Amino acid sequence: NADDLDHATKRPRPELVDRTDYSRWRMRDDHGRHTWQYLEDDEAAKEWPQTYADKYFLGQPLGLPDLPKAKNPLDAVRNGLSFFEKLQLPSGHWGCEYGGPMFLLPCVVISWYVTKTPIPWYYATEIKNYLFARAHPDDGGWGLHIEGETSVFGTVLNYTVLRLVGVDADHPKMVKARATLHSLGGATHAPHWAKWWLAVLGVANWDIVNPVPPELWLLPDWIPFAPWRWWIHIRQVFLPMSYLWSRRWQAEETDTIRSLRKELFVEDWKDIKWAAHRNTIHPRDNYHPKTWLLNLINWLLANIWKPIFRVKPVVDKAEAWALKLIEMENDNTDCLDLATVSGPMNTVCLYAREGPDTYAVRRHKERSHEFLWVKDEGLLANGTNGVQCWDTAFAIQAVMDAGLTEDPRWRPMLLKALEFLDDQQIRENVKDQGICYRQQRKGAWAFSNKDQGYAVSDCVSEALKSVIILQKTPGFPTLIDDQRIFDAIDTLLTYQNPSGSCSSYEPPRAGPWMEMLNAAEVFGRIMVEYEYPECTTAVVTALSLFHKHWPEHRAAEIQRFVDRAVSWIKTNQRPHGGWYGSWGICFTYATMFALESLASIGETYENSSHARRGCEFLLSKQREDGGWSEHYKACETGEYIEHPSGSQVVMTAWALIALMKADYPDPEPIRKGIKLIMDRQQPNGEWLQEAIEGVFNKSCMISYPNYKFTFPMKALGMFAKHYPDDTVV
Ligand code: LAN
Repeated sequence: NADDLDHATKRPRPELVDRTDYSRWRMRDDHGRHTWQYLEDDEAAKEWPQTYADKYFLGQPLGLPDLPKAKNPLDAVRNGLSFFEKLQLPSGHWGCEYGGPMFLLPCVVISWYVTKTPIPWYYATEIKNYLFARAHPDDGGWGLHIEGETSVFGTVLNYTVLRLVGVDADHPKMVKARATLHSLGGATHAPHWAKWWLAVLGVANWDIVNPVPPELWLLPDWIPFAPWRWWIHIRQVFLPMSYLWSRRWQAEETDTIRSLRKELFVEDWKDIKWAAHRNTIHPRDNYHPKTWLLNLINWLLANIWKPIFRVKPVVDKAEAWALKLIEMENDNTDCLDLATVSGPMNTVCLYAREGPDTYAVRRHKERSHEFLWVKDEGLLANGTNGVQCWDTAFAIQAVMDAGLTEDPRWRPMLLKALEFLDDQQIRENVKDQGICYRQQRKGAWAFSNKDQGYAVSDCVSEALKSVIILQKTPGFPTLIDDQRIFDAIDTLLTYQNPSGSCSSYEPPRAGPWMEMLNAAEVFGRIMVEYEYPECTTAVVTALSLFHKHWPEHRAAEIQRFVDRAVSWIKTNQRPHGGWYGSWGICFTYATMFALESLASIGETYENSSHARRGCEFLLSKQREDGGWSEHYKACETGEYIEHPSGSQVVMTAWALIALMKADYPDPEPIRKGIKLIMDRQQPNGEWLQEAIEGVFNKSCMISYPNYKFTFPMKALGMFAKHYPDDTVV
């Protein structure tokens, strides 16, 4: 029987069950590496009971008692902490689902399928459940992200995933999704990345994929558009894409693949004019249409260069160098890779070159599990291998802002968090830093963990602040000595851009004009690093805090860095008074950071026109009930847009923090917002999930579930410090 389900699932078809037994899932935290285990064996399940964190992630009842009702904001922080404390994982950090984007699970599942990796029945089952739960209720399709409208990108890829994990094509939900896909034009109307995956899978012909020449990697470094200058995520995706495009590599044909050729297209597969559809795309997916320049380049590459001038020795050299770069990434991340797109793509490249049995392929497959998460709706893929260092830093700061770091009640929790950050500091630069185009990272922290090991300016900063705060609190040990703190500072100081601002992983290596070459269609602001008020503020506040405690170390440079950074923040303010956010939604998020930057040099509502305009902008958006509620569309359009479902706790906390940082003199609006946050707190101390909080590349939203704890607690704590006598209730 040529039915590929055997190799995909190692189980006959009917074993794709309704639902797994949720009492059998456990999250294993191995020094900040997350993997979900399904304990089929009763004995094993008994020996390893579910923790509160497991149950919480899985949406199971925790059975926690009601806490005494908060009589003031500080009580509310304490109640919040006593809940949040239960979610701390054994290694000392806070983890969570990090979903939102709907193109990540397809990367993982297609990479498993084409590398003939067995997909256990409990994974397959929960992948099916997640995708069914997230199908758009009206049309049965999927969008770019969980809150987005149905697109070809989301629908073609997630439909494919469902088929690969064993769902029947005639399942009613599949029939509905397929009808929607066809009404949008079918797979020929998909954006570049989807066409690339379908070509790898052998469902589409490679001619439908716009050129991704690995030869670009051979360009000398001085060339203004050489790939080493691109934003790290796009160049790490371009790398494996270019290798497989060059080889026109395709998976072994299976029944499901043959069937998908019929299901995904409106046209008869044999008659499709592949090359003619390279630029076909549904308007809904075409968020960032390709420029005339890129279209011209693509045409020349496809019609002149490839057939006439593309020569074997150069192709070989380019492919070899691309693989070498992938190997360096293997070494630097122990085969984890930067994130959930490049990781699965690299896995396929290594498999295509070396077959199934090399160490690198096996290790990639093992590590792919670290991108997965199980929740009440099923199994999904996270945007990175977690949010470990980032959320842990904010948790510590929330306690600090409430003035509770010295309270012995929270010491064990905080000590564990400090131990985690100690363990996760990156101690060395990567090998061959210059050759693989990496940024200095010694002394840094990554967003997730040190295995991933990519320093980000604000992740280093938030972690460093948290370490300094705790280590300077009586009763906490000095786990990270001065030299290691200096290492972090030395690395941070490499992050300033000529304008004074900071970017994310690296200072920009080319200008925004590079967006002219953005081929991804579904994302904006992806080709290079930009300047971010969020990252800039984090670095400013970290350097300032450091300078307070070590006034001698590189003092003049720090002073100059901070001055220039805050001046840049001022120039980045929009005429309406707000700042545009790139990593959280949207003006509310970035305005919080910008006002914090201003406050760090003593500029507040009373003495700074920038701070005043920032406050007035936020106040003009406060709702009747005291809350704020910006909608994700603001990230796409660049205009503040209200969320139709009303005030959001996280958004409200951001706005309140901003106003308090700026020392806004009238407590009334702040009080109203604080009351809203307190009213939304549940009797057990938690807050419930509301609308999605984060964003990247303008168009794709991503969840930050721990923000509903850390930011409300920070806002409440700051209020309690600012207005110690105001009980609010
Ligand atoms: C992240 C997550 C964290 C985020 C902050 C630290 C919050 C930000 O201040 C700086 C940028 C950073 C590190 C960031 C960059 C882009 C990421 C890695 C993500 C949003 C998580 C997922 C996303 C990544 C690009 C997803 C894969 C998609 C591609 C387009 C390659």
